[in-house]
Amino acid sequence: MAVDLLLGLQWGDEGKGKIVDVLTANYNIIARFQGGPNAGHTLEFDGIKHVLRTIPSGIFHKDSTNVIGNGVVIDPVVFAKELEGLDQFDIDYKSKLIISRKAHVILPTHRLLDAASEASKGKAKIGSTLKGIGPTYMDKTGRNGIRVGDLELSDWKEKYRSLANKHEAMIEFYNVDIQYNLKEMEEEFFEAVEVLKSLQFIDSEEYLYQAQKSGKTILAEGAQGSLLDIDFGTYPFVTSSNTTAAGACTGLGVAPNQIGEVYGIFKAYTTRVGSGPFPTELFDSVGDDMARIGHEFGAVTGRARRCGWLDLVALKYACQVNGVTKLMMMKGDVLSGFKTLKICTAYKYKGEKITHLPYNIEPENLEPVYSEFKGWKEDLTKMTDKSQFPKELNEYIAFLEKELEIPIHVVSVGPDRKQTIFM
Ligand code: 2SA
Ligand code: MG
Repeated sequence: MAVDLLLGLQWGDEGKGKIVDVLTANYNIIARFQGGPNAGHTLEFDGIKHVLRTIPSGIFHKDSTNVIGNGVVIDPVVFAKELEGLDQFDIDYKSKLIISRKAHVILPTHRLLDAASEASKGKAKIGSTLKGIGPTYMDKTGRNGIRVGDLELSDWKEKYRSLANKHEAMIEFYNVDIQYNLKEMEEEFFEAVEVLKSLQFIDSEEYLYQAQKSGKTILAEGAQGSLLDIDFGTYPFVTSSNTTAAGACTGLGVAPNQIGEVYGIFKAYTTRVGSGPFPTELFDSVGDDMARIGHEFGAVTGRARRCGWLDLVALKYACQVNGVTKLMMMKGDVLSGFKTLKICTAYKYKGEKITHLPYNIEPENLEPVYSEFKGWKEDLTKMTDKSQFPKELNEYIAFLEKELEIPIHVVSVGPDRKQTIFM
């Protein structure tokens, strides 16, 4: 059986958590392959809202196994709290949740380094979620990191100490004013490590290979979005992992020729949280309306998300890099009542019209070129079938399918599991 992928095509917050939860019924295994507690995957059902950080979004389904892959970075403290939040749901996570020994561990000092690095950048800061993601991946590629599998070894605390000492010296070097009590942070950390150690650690690439061979179905769940990819995103305003399809191969140990469907999720408009270029960003009441109606606040940090029109140039690029086979359009319901809708179909870049992402997307050199569409008034949130869709929404969808040359497979009309329309 092939491994299917589900990825965000914009700057994150496309609604991946909701869709994975909906799709889980069709899969035996859900596997996260990159990122860490910077993610906030929101799921809603039975009137309750859940935000998952490191745990895959299949956890609420009785029969699914959830794998945290080698490409993920895990903060035991956040992870232990996440587990606590699941306690009320009677989830047997000791059998349903398994963790790659090769995943890297976020240390308290990684979080501090993240804060120090951001503080040192002043206005040029990345807008990191301050979860220690960047510094942990730096230690991974620098070959200094501590892996989940190390926690099973007797000498891991010595390795911890020497790395933490080095981090403290680095924090001092930054010479910025951040307040912290490392001793308290470490107490919390060592306690949480014990919680983490109560779960099953596995060699996840071997596990997934055998699962695949025995005919089990696997869905790989991406975090953040393609435009935050460390290689293909709007560098340096990106996260520190490969959020695109290739990241699923390296983050799980799945061979490229084993990938099946690539589901690409996008919002009917665009949002971005944190710093960095955003060509179609709106600074007027239209943008404010999107933010208000769409409840556009970070699931992790609570930060207000920046809002703007759909950027088809960027979306095409993301489809290309990921090899998207099926699209899923989220939050079309938020656009109900907007008189005119705009889609950016090209950029005017240094006086020339271009239809690709330039190396530098500096706002001063770039102006979006828009196509306009008539909006719809109908409330989509109660709709249960595409036959109920207003004509204008069908036109919006048809335009995107024609331009992207990929079918839109799902249209989501609200946050609940049930508000999902298969086309
Ligand atoms: P980091 O923390 O080092 O990965 O931050 C680097 C950039 O990546 C962005 N980023 C995100 N953007 C959107 N959603 C994310 N997850 C949370 C959510 C975010 C939140 O799902 O709502 O609650 O604010 C996410 N994670 C990282 C980040 O804003 C930086 O621009
Ligand atoms: Mg999110």
